[in-house]
Amino acid sequence: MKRLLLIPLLWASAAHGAPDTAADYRQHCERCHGLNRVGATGPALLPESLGRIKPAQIRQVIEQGRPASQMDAFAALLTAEQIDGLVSFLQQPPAQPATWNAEDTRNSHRLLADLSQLPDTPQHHADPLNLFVVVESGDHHIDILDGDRFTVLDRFASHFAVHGGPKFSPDGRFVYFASRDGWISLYDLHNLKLIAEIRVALNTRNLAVSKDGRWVLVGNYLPGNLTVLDARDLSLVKVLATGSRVSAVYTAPPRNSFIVALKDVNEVWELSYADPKPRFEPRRIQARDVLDDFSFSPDYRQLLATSRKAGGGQVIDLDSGQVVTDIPLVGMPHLGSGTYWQRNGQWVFATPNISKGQISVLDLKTWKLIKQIPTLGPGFFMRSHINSRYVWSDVFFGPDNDAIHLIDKQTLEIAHTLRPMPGKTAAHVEFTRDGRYLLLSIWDTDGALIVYDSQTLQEVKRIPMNKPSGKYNVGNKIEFVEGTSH
Ligand code: DHE
Repeated sequence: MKRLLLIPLLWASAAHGAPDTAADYRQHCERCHGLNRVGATGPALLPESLGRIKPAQIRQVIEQGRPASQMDAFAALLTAEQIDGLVSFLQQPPAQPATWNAEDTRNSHRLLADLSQLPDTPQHHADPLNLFVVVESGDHHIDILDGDRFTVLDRFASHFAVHGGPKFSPDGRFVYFASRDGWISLYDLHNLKLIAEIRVALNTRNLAVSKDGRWVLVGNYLPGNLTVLDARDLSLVKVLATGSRVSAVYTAPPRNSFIVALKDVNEVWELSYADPKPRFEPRRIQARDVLDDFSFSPDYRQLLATSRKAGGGQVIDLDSGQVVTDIPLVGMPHLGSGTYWQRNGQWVFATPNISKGQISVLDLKTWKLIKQIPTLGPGFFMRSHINSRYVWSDVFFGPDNDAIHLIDKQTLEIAHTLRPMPGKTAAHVEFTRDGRYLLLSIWDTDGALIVYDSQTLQEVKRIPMNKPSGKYNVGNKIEFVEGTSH
């Protein structure tokens, strides 16, 4: 029916010469992608949302649609010229700047289940602290996995492009997701049910949950601000203007505070939630450079942040508020994905590098570089567990992206290089709570989660999945254990 109606319109458009792209957007795209491209049932189509997608990919999606989604193929409905017009139109900011305010946020809030009517004990037979939450990025779904039997307990559609680590309530019952489109979702792992959702921005970075489980803080790019939500139902508590895009937010449990990295000003913010009624007023710490990416020291006293000006990293002491030292690191270290462990009684920290095939290992006391480990290519994620002899580090970019290096935590040598599915990207690892097994993603449309025995390195199970990206073990996350992301 839709096609028949469109034929005369297509003819009319062609007959009048150059396409009217804004009209094409209104006619074909607006119903799903929203007025002014801010998103509706489909994702937002703003430059901030599409920045990571190449024009050829945008064209392919318009022409061929997206399988297993509501995105139709338009190759038969639009001329090549009209599609070209749309591809460049979508990469430009809208004529009227897209906006999102507190009222929009409040209006988007939806309660999807009545928590007071749900049992407060697990309604499944799996160990609630050994569940895994898996993001299947290929078709925007979330899987909940039993971490003992490696079976899927639930699978549900997420908002478009869930990114960053989902975060958990301190008891491990609730998990919070952020999508790049600004949607925050709350899911009950005891009842395997979505509880609430709210849209806080047009483009979001990530979220953090306070140690006491009362607050969710979300860091946003568009508009550049912070949103505080009530963790019980995601209702809006406060919006804080930052005057900058927010690179990332994290909770610092021993400090009873959130730490915020800003992308456009040289500042780190600390927001205390120690008070029973926190005001979320920022303590501003002057940094030497803007912060794209950072990791904490094991005691959460210092943070190690990427600094292009320092040619690598800057170490900031959160107590004194001073920059302690610069760390010269070549290429683009991905400090947020780094990990630490004990070696000869000392804490060491290792970071992958997203522009060079190397891993840098630093002494966390002196901040001196201990070793540069050459790898088969730039990497994205590193992971370990206190019971694992190795750190698993992927080779995300380049011809060897199907390889994963196992680095011996004591000798700092690459002990093994695995190629789990030759030709397909192998990336991102998470261990079971006891560290006996680990799950690795084969980041491909015909991908899989591969379960390995962490001692024998034998494959135990392969679960087919559509581009599985990150996976998160409840116990490891709520205990903030060594080796995993925080
Ligand atoms: Fe991520 C985590 C930033 C691109 C997959 N990524 C994070 C976090 C930050 C970040 C700040 C920490 C969030 C947290 O833990 O709450 N990511 C960035 C970027 O700045 C970058 C380079 C560019 C961008 O456009 O955002 C970027 N990230 C990507 C990707 O292209 C990846 C590979 C695919 C995707 O989903 O977009 C990707 N990022 C991830 C994953 C995590 C993540 C899987 C969670 C890691 C973890 O183990 O906790």
